[in-house]
Amino acid sequence: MSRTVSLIGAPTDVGASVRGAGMGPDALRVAGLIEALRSHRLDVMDRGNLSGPPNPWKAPEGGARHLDEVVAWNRAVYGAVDQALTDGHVPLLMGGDHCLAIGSISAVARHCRATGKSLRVVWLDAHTDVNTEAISPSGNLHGMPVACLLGHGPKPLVGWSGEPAAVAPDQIDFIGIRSVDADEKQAIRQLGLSVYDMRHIDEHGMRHTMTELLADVDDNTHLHVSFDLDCLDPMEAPGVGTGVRGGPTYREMQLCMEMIADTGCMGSLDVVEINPALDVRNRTAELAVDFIQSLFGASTLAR
Ligand code: HAR
Ligand code: MN
Ligand code: MN
Ligand code: MN
Repeated sequence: MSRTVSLIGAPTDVGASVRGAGMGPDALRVAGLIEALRSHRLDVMDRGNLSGPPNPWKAPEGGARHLDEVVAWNRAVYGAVDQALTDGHVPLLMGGDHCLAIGSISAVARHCRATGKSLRVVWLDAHTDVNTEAISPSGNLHGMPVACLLGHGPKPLVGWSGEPAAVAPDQIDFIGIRSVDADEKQAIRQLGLSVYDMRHIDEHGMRHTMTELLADVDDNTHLHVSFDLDCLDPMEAPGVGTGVRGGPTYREMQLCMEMIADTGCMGSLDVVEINPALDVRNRTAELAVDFIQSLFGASTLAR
């Protein structure tokens, strides 16, 4: 696995209805992300911030808000992630809201197909993000990226990996889930998605949960981690637009990250939904930097 990390900033909140996630990339830089990664002997290339359309702040049309703008931002993300993978780097997408995972994971899926890797996505989130324009209660596209990746969202956001679906349901696992909309639940059942919700973590613990989730990861696996900061309990991470109480603690999330790192298979990462406008002294971005370090193999006693 490459040890050069390409940082890609995508400063937008077009997929959300709470403003502020567009400030996420700089919040991560201010929190010391680059220095932290370098302190663990990683090469870091900060590719700067992508550009795209401003947030037009309009009502949903046809069940989806800001579809054209979300397409434009994801196109830019797709291109940058594709380039990073071509360069042999680990792309680290700094969002921005979670709609950006469409471009990011589509590029990763195409790359995996081209290189014969088997892709597994770990979706760390309070939400499953598997709404479509037909069932979303909000029309916000950051609640739909998983549906799009599975081939079910608004047409202009589907099929980007070169196949009808970027990932199959058995390639994605969810951790930390505790907020699922009524019709979304049905979609999850129909698709057969594996959701390790908070009750599962309560009953089995993070260690057992991650052991189970990572059981069939092997040398040929490319693990993509899509980390929505609202996965954490809002007591730990207040700087998010759609916080839901009852999430994993700092220690539980650290263990989750460390167990992912132990596989040695993480090949790409999204860090999304940090909202500095709602944060307390950049705490959530600083927390994200802690977890990102763990994902890249930092631990208390190793080195
Ligand atoms: N399920 C809700 C909706 O679709 C909220 C989900 C979006 N919030 C996020 N994504 N931060 O995980 O509107
Ligand atoms: Mn999300
Ligand atoms: Mn979320
Ligand atoms: Mn179990």
